[in-house]
Amino acid sequence: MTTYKTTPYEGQKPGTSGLRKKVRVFQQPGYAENFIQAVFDVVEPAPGAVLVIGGDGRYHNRTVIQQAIRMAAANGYGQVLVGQGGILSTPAASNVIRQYKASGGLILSASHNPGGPDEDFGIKYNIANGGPAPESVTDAIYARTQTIDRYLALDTPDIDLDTLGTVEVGACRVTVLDPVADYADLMERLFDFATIRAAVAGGLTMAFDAMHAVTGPYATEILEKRLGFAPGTVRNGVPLEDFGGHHPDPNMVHAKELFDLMFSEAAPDFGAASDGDGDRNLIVGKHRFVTPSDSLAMLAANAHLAPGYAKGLAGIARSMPTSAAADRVAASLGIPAFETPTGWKFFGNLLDAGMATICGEESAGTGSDHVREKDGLWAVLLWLNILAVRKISVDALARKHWAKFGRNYYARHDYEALPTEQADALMAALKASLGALPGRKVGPLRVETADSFSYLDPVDGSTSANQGLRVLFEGGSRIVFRLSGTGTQGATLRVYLERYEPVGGDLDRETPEMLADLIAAADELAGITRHTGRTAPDVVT
Ligand code: VG1
Ligand code: CO
Repeated sequence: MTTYKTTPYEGQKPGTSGLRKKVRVFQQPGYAENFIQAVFDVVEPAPGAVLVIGGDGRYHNRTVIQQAIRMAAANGYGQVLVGQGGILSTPAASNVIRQYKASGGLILSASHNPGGPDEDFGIKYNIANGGPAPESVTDAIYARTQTIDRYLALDTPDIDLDTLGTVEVGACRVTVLDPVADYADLMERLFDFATIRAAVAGGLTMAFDAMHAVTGPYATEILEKRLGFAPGTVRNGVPLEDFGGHHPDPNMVHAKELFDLMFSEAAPDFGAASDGDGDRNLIVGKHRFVTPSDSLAMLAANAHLAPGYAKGLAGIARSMPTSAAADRVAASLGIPAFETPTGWKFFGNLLDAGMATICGEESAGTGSDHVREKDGLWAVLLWLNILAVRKISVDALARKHWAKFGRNYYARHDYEALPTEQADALMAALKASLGALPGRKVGPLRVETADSFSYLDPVDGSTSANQGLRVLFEGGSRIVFRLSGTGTQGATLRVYLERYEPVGGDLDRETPEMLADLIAAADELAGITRHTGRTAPDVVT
């Protein structure tokens, strides 16, 4: 074992979902090693502990995995489980941690951010429950990166990541496992594959865009092999280190091809896509886009139709900026609804405590207590299970849902790569103005309340403050402002817009038209153009 001297790098602070930086930043000598050693120093693995390592296959994945294996062996881990080819989708990694009772895992991903030598990379640590480390752990890791002065690694050659089996690295057993099999089996236990297969045999068609990211092999195995969808159902199914030069972000902008298909005459019944690391989902029916917030609500309302959820849900949790559509479902089911800060790490306690069964975020993340990460293919399969049982189209299901619960028109406007000082100044000024907002008229809207969201975790009593600025209007409309915690360039301002139309109201209108007053109010309240010079968002989802 060799002890390598090192000095701290600034800024190794995990964001919403781990440490994300440009590849070139990660390529600095000792950069990844410092962070990984800081993780090991904080979690202090028991001798012989099991560590899971996997990533989304992006550029630099294999280099960091080989080094992480040498470091894990030097730090006393007894076994490392690594996906073949270095591949594990984020939900599959969560499952492997749980299934093999690992003490934790390193997930190498920058999710939906582009990949390649000039693009992004990331490292995230997940704890023994399979979920992202909570803030107490990520804060301790960050603190450790600021004092680190050495890292430990064995002086061993790279292992063969492409061949299944177990090799010894020092005293550590390193097992290369099939990244797909355990996950696909789990899906088969949760969902009624026979009923979905029958629907496929009866003519149900779909298109799944894997965006050249990690879900390709998973989707091919599950959708084409196990469920019988036609070959070619999975598009862009081969993971590439640069995702084919695209952003593996499943939204209307980056999954435009799928969108265009689903709104064309040639549309199949069902369309879906996932992101770089496989934890997000895009759901688009024939000529019907389903917002992620609506998808969460619709899945929750129908989950009992899948065998894994037949006994009903304990509760539903959503992140604060996610629309309140799911809350109405919870109310009608007579179960609790939870509102957490952005980021899956905040759902872990609720899931572990059995207080919530299904969770979701407006950013196309949905999942349940089957793992401790959001899970793109899980959401796709739950949709398919529901459609196969109810024998209706996505559009019909959405219309019936809105007729029963009302409709939360919703959009998110992102202003990307802003100078950090501008974004900070905007948020500071808005925050300072919140106290004076109640009662103020903004166009036709009147502010009811305004605050900075703070979360009190009902399980461990911890508090997370400053989780986004909320302006709530009379009648249930709402604007939320927050800065992204996953970007690698400047700051990204996210503006979340929501308007509720009750049962019997305008349920069949276009979203931009329904949100026009809120869009104007957002600029008036926050001075977006004044602070940033921007007159329109870069991305609308
Ligand atoms: C974004 C999303 C958030 C999600 C996070 C990680 O965070 O808004 O809902 O949990 O990404 O998802 P932010 O701080 O940029 O708004 V993933 O698929 O990037 O792991
Ligand atoms: Co992701």
